[in-house]
Amino acid sequence: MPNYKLTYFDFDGGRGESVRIAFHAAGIKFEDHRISFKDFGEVRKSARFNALPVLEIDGKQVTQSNAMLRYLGKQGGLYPENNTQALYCDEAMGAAEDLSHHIGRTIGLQGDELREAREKLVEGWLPIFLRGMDDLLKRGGGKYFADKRLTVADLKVFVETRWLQSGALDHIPQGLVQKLAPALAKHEERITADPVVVAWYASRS
Ligand SMILES: N[C@@H](CCC(=O)N[C@@H](CS)C(=O)NCC(=O)O)C(=O)O
Repeated sequence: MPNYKLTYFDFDGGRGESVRIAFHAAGIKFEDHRISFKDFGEVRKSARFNALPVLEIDGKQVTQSNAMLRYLGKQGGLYPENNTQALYCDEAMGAAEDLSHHIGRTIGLQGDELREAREKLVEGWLPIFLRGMDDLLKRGGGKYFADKRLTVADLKVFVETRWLQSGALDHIPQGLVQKLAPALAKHEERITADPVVVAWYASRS
C-alpha cells in the first residue's frame, strides 16, 4: 500500500473534506495533514497550482480534488462502473467544483466589497448552481446523484451545501438552499446521516 499524505486546511469542510471521507470510506490509511490559514502562504509555494488540497503518494504530488475523489471512489466502491452513471457522478462533482470557484472568489473580501460580491452571488451564480444541482439529483432518482447509491459526488456536494447552510458565509441567507433547491437540502441531511459519513466523524471524536 502506498504512503498517502493529504494536505488541507484544518477545518471540516472545503475541497479537502470529501477527500478525507473518501479515504476513510475506502479503508485506506492516510496522513491527515492539516494546516492553519496562517501557514497557507508558505505551504502554497510548494503546491503545484498554488492551491490545496495536495495529495502526496509516496512523496509524489497530485492535485485536483475531483481527480482524488475518483481515484479513491474507484478503490472504495463509491464510483459508478457504468459509463453513464460515472458521467452523472462527474457532472455533479464538476458543478460543485465550479460553484466552489465562484464562492472562493469572495473569500478574503471585507466590508462593502464582501457584501456586494456575496449579494451578487445570491442573485446570480448561487440560484443557477443550486437549481441545477437540484435537477441533477432529481435525474438520479431524488436521493443520490448517480447509481442510486452513495458515490463520491454525494460526498463532494453535501460538504458544500452543509457549508452554505451553516451560516458561516456572511450575506448568504441560511435558508437559501432549502428555498431554491429543497431536494438538495434533504440530500445534505441524508448524506450527513449516512453510515459512511457518521463513521468518519466518529473516528475523529
Ligand atoms: N480545482 C482545484 C481547486 C483548488 C483550490 O482552489 N483550492 C482552494 C482552497 S479550497 C485554494 O487553495 N485556493 C487558494 C487561492 O485561490 O488563492 C481542486 O479541486 O483541487
